[in-house]
Amino acid sequence: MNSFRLDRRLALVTGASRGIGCGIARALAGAGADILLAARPSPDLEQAAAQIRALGRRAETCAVDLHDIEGIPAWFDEVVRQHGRPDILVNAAGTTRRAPAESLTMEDWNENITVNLTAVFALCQAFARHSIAAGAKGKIINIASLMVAAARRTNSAYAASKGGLGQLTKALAVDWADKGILVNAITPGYIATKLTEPLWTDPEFDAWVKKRTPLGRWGTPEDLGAPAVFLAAPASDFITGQILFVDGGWISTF
Ligand code: GCO
Repeated sequence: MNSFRLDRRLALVTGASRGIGCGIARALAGAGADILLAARPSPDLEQAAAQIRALGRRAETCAVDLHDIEGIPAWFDEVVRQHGRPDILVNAAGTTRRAPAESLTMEDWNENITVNLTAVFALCQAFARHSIAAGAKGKIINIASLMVAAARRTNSAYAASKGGLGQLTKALAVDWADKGILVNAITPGYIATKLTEPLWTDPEFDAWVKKRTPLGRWGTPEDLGAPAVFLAAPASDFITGQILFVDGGWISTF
């Protein structure tokens, strides 16, 4: 079972202050990893770090603004200088702007593309540059969405960003395979988080998700933890460029 352990590994997790990112950070820590929690400064971020420390692992909070694309390389350099070079990068930070395509503002379009796609590329690039310079292997896990494969009304920008993220995952996997950097994506189904709160608090939408999901329930951030540990651990050392649907069976049925 050592192939599922992450002892002596350092993981940088974006969006780690709550939701999916926090659930994955806790799971990686439970498998032995130390965690760099990257998000905007907030009480939630400090609380998430305290939860990791309570598991007996090192936890460092790294304030970041994923809108500042130009600033990401220097930010990453400083994180490495202060805390060490991560072996694992989890891009769990994400945002959404729901609106009919005809009324979506370009500001909202750009927000989705910037945070969900461009910032992820910049973070992956910074991670790879450090790993390559150190001659070290690495694992990248991108958190995508069912919308790598289908779209729901009022989600044009989000679907475009997550569709791009699915292809970016494959492109980086093939670019960096010979460098020992493995890149995969997890596509969550409908997970009960702050981002989906307007949906799971809507009785009609809640009933639809439970009916449409073969396993008959919303997922939780904890449901994504072990799959992330798998993709971060030696157990997945021959897996790269893959998109793992953790969706309760959603994508496999009409
Ligand atoms: C929506 C939801 C979805 C989920 C998730 C599903 O508006 O339908 O926000 O986008 O967040 O992406 O995989």
